[in-house]
Amino acid sequence: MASHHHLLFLLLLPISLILLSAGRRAACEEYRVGGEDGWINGNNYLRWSQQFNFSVGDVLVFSYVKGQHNVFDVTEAAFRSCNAELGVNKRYESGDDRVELRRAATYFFICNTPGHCLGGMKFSVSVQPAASGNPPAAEPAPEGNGAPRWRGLGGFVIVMIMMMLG
Ligand SMILES: *[C@@H]1O[C@H](CO)[C@@H](O)[C@H](O)[C@H]1NC(C)=O
Ligand SMILES: [Cu+2]
Repeated sequence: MASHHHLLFLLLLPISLILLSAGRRAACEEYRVGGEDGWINGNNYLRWSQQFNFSVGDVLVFSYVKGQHNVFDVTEAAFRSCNAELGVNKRYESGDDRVELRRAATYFFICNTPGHCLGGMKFSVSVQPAASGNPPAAEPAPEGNGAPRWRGLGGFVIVMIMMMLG
């Protein structure tokens, strides 16, 4: 029995250490759009987006009830008029959409549920080239906005190991 535990420990320890360090080193930030509220009708997403500086590799997470909203990555013309017919680059509608900002460009997002874009479910982000050399100026995310999930997983594995050994 004891030898089984030791074998498991030797297998799982490196894995958990890798997961832990991956969480710490995460260069790219994850932003939950709208903070705790998520992607809902009536929020001011212009104000939300202006709190941050986004750079290539960052990820926007749109969290909402599937079917009530969606996320359209649109052209500037479509954004300004809240009319998706003027140009859609990409559609997301899972309710938990992870949008990686891959290019140093301006992205335009709207909700295409009727009335929602005009009601404020729209914002644009100007994505800067990935920072090289100069570290990010500040932790951009308030509580819950940018926590890497891997770190929690690494901690979980370690707790599991300790329970098995104890
Ligand atoms: C964003 O970048 C500008 C210009 O470099 C800087 O003045 C501002 O403080 C930054 N904002 C945040 C939230 O980091
Ligand atoms: Cu909506």
